[in-house]
Amino acid sequence: MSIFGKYRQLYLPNILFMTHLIEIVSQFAICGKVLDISPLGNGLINDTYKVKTDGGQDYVLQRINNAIFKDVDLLQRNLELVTSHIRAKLSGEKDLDRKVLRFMPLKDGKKTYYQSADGKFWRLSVFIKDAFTFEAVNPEYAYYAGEAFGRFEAMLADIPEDLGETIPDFHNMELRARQLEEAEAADAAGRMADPRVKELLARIHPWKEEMCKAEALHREGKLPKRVCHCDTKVNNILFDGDGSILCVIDLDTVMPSYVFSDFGDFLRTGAATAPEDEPDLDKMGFNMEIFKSFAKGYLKEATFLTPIEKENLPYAVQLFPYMQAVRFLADYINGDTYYKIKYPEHNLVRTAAQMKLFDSVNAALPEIKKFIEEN
Ligand code: GN1
Ligand code: MG
Repeated sequence: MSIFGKYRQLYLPNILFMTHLIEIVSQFAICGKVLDISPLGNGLINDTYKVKTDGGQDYVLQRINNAIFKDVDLLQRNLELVTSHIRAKLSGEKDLDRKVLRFMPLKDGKKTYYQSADGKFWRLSVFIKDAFTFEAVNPEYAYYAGEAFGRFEAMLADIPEDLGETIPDFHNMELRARQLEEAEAADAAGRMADPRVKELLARIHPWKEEMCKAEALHREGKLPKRVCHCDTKVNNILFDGDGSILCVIDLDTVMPSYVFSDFGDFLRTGAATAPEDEPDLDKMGFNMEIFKSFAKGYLKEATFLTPIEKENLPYAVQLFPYMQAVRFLADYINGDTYYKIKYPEHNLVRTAAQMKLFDSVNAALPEIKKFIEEN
């Protein structure tokens, strides 16, 4: 195959872009020659590509969105510390490169990222082949996911180095609420007059104080911060062909946070009955069976939880659809400056879907609480 693979018939700008990507990959210490580069995954923040080579090893190339991850050096340091800590914990196991991500160094040095002449930042990691991601899970896979995130947090509980916050106060609900208020006041895109925006805001505001409980508990010294994944969407878990879990991916947001982050954010996507941007709200609800399986797996592995942390897991299930609604709506009001969108009202549709999920979680709260108490 030619170096441009399936891009051969595309226009010159695409070919130039491919040449640019190949040039970037060639900065890293890789095995073999590049055969093809193609888009991978559907993250809302970074751009991701699969790099095929003839060297027996393929790679994942990512452009790091440094408008969002402002300190790329700190980001990559976190990733290197986290992956090497996990690798040490798993030493002796077979297939280590399938169980923890490996970031490639540059040819001329130790850094695991490259800044291209246009100022953009790039990194390259080993592609884990014959692995699968899912946008939805069944109860069995939800149980494995619970174990995987519980184990992930347990493995990182004794990381000796201090990890930086790659996005400061990332899951701080007080900050997110403030950002929404600032967006409302600035009304940068003139969207505040929209009755749909007003209706969503009227549903969001009354819950603010209750949803900021974690920050209050932390201030009172009752709630610790621990190293968490902080982006536990279903599609951030790599499964092996037999359904077992290989590893957790998308480590950009691994940082000190409350345990609520990983528990709540997985259920936001994993136990939702529809995608996070489902326009038909009748389809959106909370699947108790998935919740129970995930919680069982998580509680089995997360033996480090304090009573306050455990007691507040039901709050975590409420918090994440709520926080995500606040973030999506703030971005809509700001004129879509943060999340990638596929159509003009995408962030508004996402907000409405998250609020419907939030209502469904609230309706299920007594059952959620009972299950956590009994397990
Ligand atoms: C973003 O990068 P991605 O698509 O995995 C976001 C998460 C949100 C998620 C919503 C750094 O994750 O916090 O929950 O979109 N990541 C960042 O789908 O903001
Ligand atoms: Mg992510």
